[in-house]
Amino acid sequence: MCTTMLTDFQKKKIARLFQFYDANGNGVIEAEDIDEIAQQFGQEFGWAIASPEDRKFRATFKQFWRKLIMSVDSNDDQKVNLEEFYAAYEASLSSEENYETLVRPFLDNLFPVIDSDNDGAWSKDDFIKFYRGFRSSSEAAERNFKRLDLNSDGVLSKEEIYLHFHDFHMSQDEQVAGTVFFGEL
Ligand SMILES: [Ca+2]
Ligand SMILES: [Ca+2]
Ligand SMILES: [Ca+2]
Ligand SMILES: [Ca+2]
Repeated sequence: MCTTMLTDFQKKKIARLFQFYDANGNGVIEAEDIDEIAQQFGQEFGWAIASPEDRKFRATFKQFWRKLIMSVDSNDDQKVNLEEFYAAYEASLSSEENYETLVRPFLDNLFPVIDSDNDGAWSKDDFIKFYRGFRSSSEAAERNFKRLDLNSDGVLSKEEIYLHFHDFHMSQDEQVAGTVFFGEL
């Protein structure tokens, strides 16, 4: 396999991302977590079950889940532990090309569902709901929103979100704002 090892800094970030997916906090990502995340986001954003947003959100996460299971569930228990999760990201973050084909499509699906008024940017309110959707706090969202809003215009534009999402995964610079995309490490 042609993979590059994740740096310690990247591992810290991927461990943070693992918490995002492990909704019930039992140390493995499983099908129940994906349902729970969809439910929490639905509650925060006020999506009715089976509404277009709910469907799109669930489809995005289920697709992510299926790929994850196919690629790294080495002990075949339909659960992904942190070591397996690292292995998945070692492959997907080994080059910019892999990031583009394996990681970025998730944001292509996520961006429009969080952009609740469809104006091409995430408002502070959307960002707070996004954080609360994965069990983080409004306070953390407010704090990190300020850092991520690079031009201080009060919204996170598509360009800002794509840059931060990229840097969260790929950057080795601990100072870049994207480090806190999913909360402080
Ligand atoms: Ca879990
Ligand atoms: Ca497993
Ligand atoms: Ca918006
Ligand atoms: Ca901005």
